[in-house]
Amino acid sequence: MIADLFDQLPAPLVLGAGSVHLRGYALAEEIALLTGIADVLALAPLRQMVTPGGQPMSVLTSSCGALGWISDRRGYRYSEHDPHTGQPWPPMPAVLLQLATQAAAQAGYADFVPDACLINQYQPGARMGLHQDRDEQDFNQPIVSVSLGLPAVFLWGGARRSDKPMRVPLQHGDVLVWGGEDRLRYHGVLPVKAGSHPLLGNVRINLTLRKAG
Ligand code: MD6
Ligand code: FE
Repeated sequence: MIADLFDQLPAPLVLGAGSVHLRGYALAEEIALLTGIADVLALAPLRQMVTPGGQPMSVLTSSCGALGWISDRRGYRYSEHDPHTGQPWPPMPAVLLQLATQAAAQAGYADFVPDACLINQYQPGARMGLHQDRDEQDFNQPIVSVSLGLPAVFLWGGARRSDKPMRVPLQHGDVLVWGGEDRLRYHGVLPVKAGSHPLLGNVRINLTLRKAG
């Protein structure tokens, strides 16, 4: 039974006053999640975005939900349309929405209803430099992040870019929920090591769900 799977999950790890690491939280829905993401990517393909400074990002990116996060020479922002297709972003798979709402509630954020899910695919060597997530309207809303595929080392920094980050190992199925006083902490991902995941092969996928608008 699914309920038994939840019973066997390791205890949540507290990362900060507003943040928890729910190890294995997404495992019970891994197939439904991956199917849902595959459907999204068939309509809104992964693509390489450039930073406002003109640097190509090492991750490949797409989105689903009412709003999608984009980056180009004009800046970072949310958009109702996929610039690649000119179409609205594909809807957020119901299983993903439900997982995010449940994980947020478990972390103390009741009634989280995300309107944006950013999909980042990391091939071996891809990384994410230290950054803050600050393109959303309301920093009182938490962020839920789901890791799938190859493991990665997450850098969990502080309020200043220069604060030395903690290293948090993230595995397939792990979920991070963060908000409150941690909402604007710097964070990033070390270069992903090559490997082979039974379901995803040689990639890591990270889903970040936000209430952006
Ligand atoms: C990643 N995650 O795990 C990158 N941002 O690949 C993020 O940048 C992130 O996990 C905000 C909140 C949670 C996250
Ligand atoms: Fe981020």
